[in-house]
Amino acid sequence: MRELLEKIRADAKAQLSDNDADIEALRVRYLGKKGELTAVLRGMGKLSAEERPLIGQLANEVRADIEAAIEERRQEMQERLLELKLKKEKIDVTLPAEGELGHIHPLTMTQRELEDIFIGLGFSIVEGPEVELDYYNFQALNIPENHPARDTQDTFYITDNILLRSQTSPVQVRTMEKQKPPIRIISPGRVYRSDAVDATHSPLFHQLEGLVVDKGISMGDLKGVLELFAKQTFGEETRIRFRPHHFPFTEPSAEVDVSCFACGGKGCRICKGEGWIEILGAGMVHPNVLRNCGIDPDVYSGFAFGFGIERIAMLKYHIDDMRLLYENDTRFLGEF
Ligand code: 2NL
Repeated sequence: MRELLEKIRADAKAQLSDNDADIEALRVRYLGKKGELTAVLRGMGKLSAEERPLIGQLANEVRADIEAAIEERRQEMQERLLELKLKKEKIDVTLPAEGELGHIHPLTMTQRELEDIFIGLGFSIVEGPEVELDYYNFQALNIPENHPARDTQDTFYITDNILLRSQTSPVQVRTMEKQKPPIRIISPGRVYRSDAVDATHSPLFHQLEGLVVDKGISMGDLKGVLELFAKQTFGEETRIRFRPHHFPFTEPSAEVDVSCFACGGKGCRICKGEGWIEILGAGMVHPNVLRNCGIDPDVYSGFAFGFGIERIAMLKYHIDDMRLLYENDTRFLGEF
């Protein structure tokens, strides 16, 4: 019987193959309920009382040995399989992409260039919700109840007092509420107005507003900042011009033009013969707005300005139809 057990041990180990099904068949053949080892154990009744425990111990050893060999082989195979899979599925992420390469969208490029200019002037970038309370979009900004901008024809209302922001000024209001002067921030982002789509209008566009509040801030500071911005955006020779205007949230208010970067001010097709191109609105923050935000207008003053990012992108890149910026036509985007 001893020889028989040793033969089972040797045979089973010799027959171990590299095939899952064969390994399972081998396990059943030797270790299964009707297997060869089980058959030997059944025959132990014929043994003498001295021999029985010795053979029993050997049979258990042989079983454990075969089980261990099977387990080891299965594990080896699993490791080999994983290795193969890893080799086959290896990708080199540093290889260049196949086909057409993508790049940053011209509108995003423009926004980032503008952000960089203001970061260079010491401004921080702040963001805020696009779904806003009427309070932050209008009331806090000194925009009266009957102002046309508040009309449902012009602004997307969600409820009576919740709307899609029509400017990024609410971000500045929220900052003034939270933060003591000095404040030097810009708020770029999406804004919404109920306009029909044409070459110069879209119900969703992008605005960049700026705000500075501190002791002793004057119109001179506003002119200086806007002049640096204009020169960096449109070229060193660029001059700016202020025209009186009215905004409810600034006093005094102005519309600001830049000298035409195409003709230098002589008048051409780009500036429609004017020599000047209207680019932004600006002014000194209205004392009511400062007060609404918990800032004492007798101690602090500030300036603010705002412009459309699309308009700057269109001027910079000679884009004559705003819709091109939203349609993701690769014939257009591929030009950049
Ligand atoms: C425009 C140009 C402007 C502002 C935005 C502003 C923000 C605060 C206080 C005062 Cl928190 N002003 N922003 C100022 C002037 C112009 O945007 O054409 N808007 C209709």
